[in-house]
Amino acid sequence: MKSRRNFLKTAALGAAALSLDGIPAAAASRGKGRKPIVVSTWDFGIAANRAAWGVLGKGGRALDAVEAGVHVPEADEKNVTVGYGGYPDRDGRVTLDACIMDEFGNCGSVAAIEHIKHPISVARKVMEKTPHVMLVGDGALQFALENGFRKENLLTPESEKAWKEWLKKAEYKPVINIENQQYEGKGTTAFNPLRLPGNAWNHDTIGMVALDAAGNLSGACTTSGMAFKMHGRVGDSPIIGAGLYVDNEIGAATATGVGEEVIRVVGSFLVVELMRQGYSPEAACKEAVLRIVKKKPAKAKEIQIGFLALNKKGEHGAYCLHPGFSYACTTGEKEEVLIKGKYYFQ
Ligand code: SD4
Repeated sequence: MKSRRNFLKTAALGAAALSLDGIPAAAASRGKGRKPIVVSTWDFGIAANRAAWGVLGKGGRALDAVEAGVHVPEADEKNVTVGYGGYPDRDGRVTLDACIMDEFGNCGSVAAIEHIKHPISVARKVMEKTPHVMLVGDGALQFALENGFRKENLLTPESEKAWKEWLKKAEYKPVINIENQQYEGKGTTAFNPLRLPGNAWNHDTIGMVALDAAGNLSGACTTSGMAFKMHGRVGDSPIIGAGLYVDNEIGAATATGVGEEVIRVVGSFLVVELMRQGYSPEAACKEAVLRIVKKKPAKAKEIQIGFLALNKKGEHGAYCLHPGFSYACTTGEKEEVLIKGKYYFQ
């Protein structure tokens, strides 16, 4: 365990030292034309990728890999941002969003679903067993229960405590982005980009895209959404084209950060379409970030958004608004690296 940690640490340091166009040389060379490969958002993507590799490494299908991969943070109660243990909404209810997409353009999604630990698997069932793409709220829960999912309490004592803490200061009224607490709480009023909504202190999503040995792409995205959101709020993560998009001819992309701004530019679809036009994964992600900055320059200064993309050749890249976003890339059992996303605001 310790040596694995050291390896990661070294890999991350190496990434900083060998950075080539934002992509560490080692990761870039592995990424070029390399398959299978799996990439996913944030540091907790490393553990998720390992589970995905359990499928990809045996020649399995990317769809099965991404589902297995994102199960890890969904079930991890210490991860207060995805699935079980995720921070609740303003009413203290844990509501989850997830979607999945395969190499054939099939997709499934659930939004604002409660009481189900693995919303990604409900999304997959929606894709495979219904004529629909998306089920929400009670309907999604009803469908899950009918399909054998167990009803559980997802609010852990820790996340309930955090919510009650938040309630002490928060007025209960629909102020957009009241979750923007980045200047409070830690004894400082200094600007800290890590505390921007959607950044490391308040990131809520794992987006994972993979290319399997057969050369097929799939993706999954799952989240508890922005902490202390309004009840019923749905972000980008379960919206096909916004939080996730896969086109097996071209590539796949996923997004993290403040979903409202990602939805506005249909971010993941935009990234894939840019790759279709010949942009590299990183350049496509950058262009999508620039689109957000152009549309809402003032807003862009106050929030975090990151895009992550993988193309059909196994090349990968990311770009975000502010420092603090990283993604995990895995191309073998011990070949895993955390890569810092390049960012727009210096
Ligand atoms: C949402 N995009 O619900 C998600 C949250 C997230 O980093 O990714 N935060 O808007």
